[in-house]
Amino acid sequence: MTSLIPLSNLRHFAANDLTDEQAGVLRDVAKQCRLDAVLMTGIAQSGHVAGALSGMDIFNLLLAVANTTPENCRDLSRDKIVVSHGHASAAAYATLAAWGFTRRDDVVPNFRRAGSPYQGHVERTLKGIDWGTGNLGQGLSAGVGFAIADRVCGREDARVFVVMGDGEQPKGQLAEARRTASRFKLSRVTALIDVNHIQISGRTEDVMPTNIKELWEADGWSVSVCDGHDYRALYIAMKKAAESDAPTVILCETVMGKGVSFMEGIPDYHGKPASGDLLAQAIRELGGEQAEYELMKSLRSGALPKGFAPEKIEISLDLGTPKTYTQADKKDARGAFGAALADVADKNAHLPGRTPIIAFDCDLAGSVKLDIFAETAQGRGNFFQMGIQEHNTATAAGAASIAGVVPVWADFGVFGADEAYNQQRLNDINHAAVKTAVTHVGLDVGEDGVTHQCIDYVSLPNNFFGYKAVVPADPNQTDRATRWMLAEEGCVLLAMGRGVHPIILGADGKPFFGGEYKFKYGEIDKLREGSDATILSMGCVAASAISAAEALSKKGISARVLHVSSPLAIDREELIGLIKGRPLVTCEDHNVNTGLGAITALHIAQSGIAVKMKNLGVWRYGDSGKSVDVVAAMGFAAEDIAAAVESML
Ligand SMILES: Cc1ncc(C[n+]2csc(CCOP(=O)(O)OP(=O)(O)O)c2C)c(N)n1
Repeated sequence: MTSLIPLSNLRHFAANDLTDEQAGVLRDVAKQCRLDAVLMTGIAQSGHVAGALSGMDIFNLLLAVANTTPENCRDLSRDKIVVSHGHASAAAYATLAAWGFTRRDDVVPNFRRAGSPYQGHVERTLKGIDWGTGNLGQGLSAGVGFAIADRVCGREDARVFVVMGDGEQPKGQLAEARRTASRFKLSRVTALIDVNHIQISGRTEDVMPTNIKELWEADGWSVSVCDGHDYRALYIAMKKAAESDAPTVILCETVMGKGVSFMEGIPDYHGKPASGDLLAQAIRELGGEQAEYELMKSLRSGALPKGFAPEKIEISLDLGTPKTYTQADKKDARGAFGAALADVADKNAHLPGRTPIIAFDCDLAGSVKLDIFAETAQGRGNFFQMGIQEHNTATAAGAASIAGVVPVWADFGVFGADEAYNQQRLNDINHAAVKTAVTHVGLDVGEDGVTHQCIDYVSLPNNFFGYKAVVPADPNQTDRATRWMLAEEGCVLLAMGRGVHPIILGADGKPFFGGEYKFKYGEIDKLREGSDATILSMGCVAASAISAAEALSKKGISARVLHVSSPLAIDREELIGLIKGRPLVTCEDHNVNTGLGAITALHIAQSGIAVKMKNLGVWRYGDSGKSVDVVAAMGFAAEDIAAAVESML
């Protein structure tokens, strides 16, 4: 094993230059790492080996200069490294092993083995991997999110490095991230592109000609070009970037497959490992021995190595005193969200040790009510106008959420949930904790019509295994759900409509969700008792459900009215206890095939009981017009709910 001691003064660019001896040590380490990449992909017979070989020197030097060590990887003031082209995992793992973040004897035999932390694309199951990637084009946004969190938290010395492929450069989200880094002068971000000129389908210049240098320059980045295998040149470029007052990108010219003669400069080995005689040749060329390969291979059936548990996100916030609205306030749910957010932000602004709240807006602050936060003491510094760049915003908020702040992103549902679906999925995979407040969901969007009708704000997060979704019934429940969400672990989607709906009152005539009511995730709200039928509602449709029950009662029909604000966390036993033995009508301002009705049907089927059921909701693309008319045309107004109940009795 090569000693890394001669390299110690490179950390945080303490040395002005690299000595010949240091360059030699780095080359030795890289040779070992290249061998390990060939071994691990050879043993797994899977993986992207040639790109790992081209980028190896970049990864290796990065671990020498960044303030990222096996010891400080839970410390938020460390430098963060994002591997944007997550398929270069073999390079990341080999260098992390060389630098002591993980064990070579674990990674080489267990690369891409089911259950091991050495997943196909980099994940946070490993020390030194700060953001899991694989969907190309998202890494720079994660870097932006980290840099924003570092700035808000006053971590002056922390830097962010983003390593990328040249094949991912045409991706649109990258342009969003570049502009954001420039706009907020995130000079602590350094991007390193492995320009090996090759991607899956051939030469990058042929696949999709992209003026990489000009694009980064046009977006305000400082750009330098260097030989990505020349350690001195790389070190000087990286040091200069670290000292620059603009975000800097280094185009590292490299050779695909570097170090293995038959892989150099050809696309074949982009996503294919060497095998047979060629694998043996590659091992020889990199100074390895066949016997070691056989030994490592035999270890693949052994016990699985353990992964790393990323730092737990601790949120410290005083959630303040909930506000109770009455009908006279004429409040919409989004207004209650904005006010509650601003209230908590204000309350905690000057208290020591409190987690900073930051907000991301995509040009809709007035509509999504982030403008209230922006005017608070905390909001004045922590409000980030991201422009119409939802993909970038979703990822940046995700990364920021694991770096010591509570990021709230508010947007229309079609943009925050639908437009950024894949970014939100990656947030969930990364165990992020973004609070996405989506407004204008459902037909409640009104005149904006079909393109703006987000009718899958429950079904989309239902595809993710960690996401929570909350659909409050009225401004009072929204106020309390907002406060709860801010201190809650994991990603939460808070879905609200646009209109002013009635304040939900209890049978006693008082605001049901006012006063001492506490929001509890998963709880079913029992709005009215009844014995002949059950109406199960979600979100703003709760008011129509109550109106329906009142109309039915005039006809001598007694309907129980329930409200589900947490459709992804319904307690099945409780639900079944509440609905069994009577006809059931579900009603929701959501796609009826994939929302509350469908979730309820699954619970009923899996519990083995029979319930006569009708599901009301959005069953076709809706119209553009007053939401009350659009809802009536769709068939889930109060009269429709009452008629559905009657039809089953
Ligand atoms: C969004 C997205 N589209 C497609 C892919 C599939 N894919 C994996 S690697 C790759 C080529 C990447 O080329 P480059 O960034 O140059 O990496 P290198 O060739 O250097 O390994 C593609 C298209 C992906 N991972 N993500």
